[in-house]
Amino acid sequence: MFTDDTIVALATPNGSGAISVIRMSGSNSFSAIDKIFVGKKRISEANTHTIHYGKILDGEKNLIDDVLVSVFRCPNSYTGEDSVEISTHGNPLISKKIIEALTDLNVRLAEPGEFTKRAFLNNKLDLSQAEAVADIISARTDVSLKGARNQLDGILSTKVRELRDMLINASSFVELELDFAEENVEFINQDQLLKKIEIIIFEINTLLTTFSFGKIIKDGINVALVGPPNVGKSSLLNYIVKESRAIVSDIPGTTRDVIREEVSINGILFRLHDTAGIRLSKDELENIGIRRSQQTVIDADVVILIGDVFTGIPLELVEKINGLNANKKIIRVINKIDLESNLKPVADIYISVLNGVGINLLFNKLVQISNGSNVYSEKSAVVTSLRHFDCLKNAKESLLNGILSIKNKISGEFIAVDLRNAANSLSEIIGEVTSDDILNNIFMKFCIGK
Ligand SMILES: Nc1nc2c(ncn2[C@@H]2O[C@H](COP(=O)(O)OP(=O)(O)OP(=O)(O)O)[C@@H](O)[C@H]2O)c(=O)[nH]1
Ligand SMILES: [Mg+2]
Repeated sequence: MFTDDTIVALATPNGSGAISVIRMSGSNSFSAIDKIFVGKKRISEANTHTIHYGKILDGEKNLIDDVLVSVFRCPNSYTGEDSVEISTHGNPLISKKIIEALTDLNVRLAEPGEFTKRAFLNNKLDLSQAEAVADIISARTDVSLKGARNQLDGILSTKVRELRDMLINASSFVELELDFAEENVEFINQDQLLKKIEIIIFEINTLLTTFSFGKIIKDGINVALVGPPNVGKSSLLNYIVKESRAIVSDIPGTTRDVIREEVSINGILFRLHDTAGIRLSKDELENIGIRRSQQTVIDADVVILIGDVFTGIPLELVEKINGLNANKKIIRVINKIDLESNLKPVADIYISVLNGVGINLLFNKLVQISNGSNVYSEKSAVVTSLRHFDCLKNAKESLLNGILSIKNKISGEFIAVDLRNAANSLSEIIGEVTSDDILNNIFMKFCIGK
């Protein structure tokens, strides 16, 4: 699985900036950089964690740039291998030339995530921590950053390892008993064994329930703004994102395309989708818009169903949304409460976008509905990845099988297999049991240079 070649990639975004950083890792890193770097000292003779000023020359000895080279010696580097980081002036032409000069010297371009993959293969990180590195880079709100940080700090790994060790301990008793089957000795009685397994299932269940919030931490929440025409859906979107993003007019049927904007409320990412007002229309374009509104509702986690003080919240819309997906969370909102009307519509929240009344209540409701008001403890393990969730589910299933086998007095061999399977599913989370496919799938999603 492990390759010993030396890899190089641009580690900063490809564009102009104050500096760019090129990263190289592998056993030839120092000899390669020494062939193009001229400084006071050869890098192969430099101490680890030191920085060296000098010039980088191309094959014809022309100056490419003056640079700083940081030296990290095996095993004290991100990857665990000899590595260097070259800081250059932040011009993509410069980094391209330096990378070309290095790839002429038996160094190859890194694949996406290959530095982190090497860190994993060299036991610098376990698999769930390596996955957290990608999450840290892509986190766009405080809460998602904290969630990823929590995982990188190994809080989930520690919990999973603890459960896996409990399981291995339980299964070793069962296996021991099998070894001594002839002598008919009992190393653990069935009640004790059942109790141990039940405790582990309880803990796994606790982890599984964190996923609904964990998914939100990581991916945010899709919110659809839906309602009759002209009630102020686009006005609300504009108000929330504090800019004139969607066209607002007093002509019903203004919005046609779905308009997406992101906003962070209490550190949680909400992806708002403004949609075409839903009504029977003879206008073909508007009808396309209405069909798109329906698709948006299908994809949404939360629907803000808006009416105004004249339309109320039409019952047929509520039914339509429930028909599209029964599990939707719906917040019923009445807008334009600054205007007089004889109708007294029933809703969860009453607002006036015009003068900003009630919007905070709507925010509170959004946060509450998305479980974000849960006190999020940075010290507790939260499952944010579908892969981890599936592994935990598989582990639980194997344990339930195990319990069934015990209760039905089925031979210990089968119980041992169930317990082993459960332990393997847990080990998959931290990468102690993995296949190349799983690894490729995970690291493929990283950026090059990470
Ligand atoms: N008085 C009052 N008028 C509002 C309020 N919110 C929006 N409006 C007005 O209502 C009209 C319709 O607003 P839009 O935001 O375009 O409504 P919409 O629901 O997006 O309409 P469609 O895209 O046509 O479905 C505009 O003239 C807004 O200025 C409010 O709170 N009070
Ligand atoms: Mg609109």
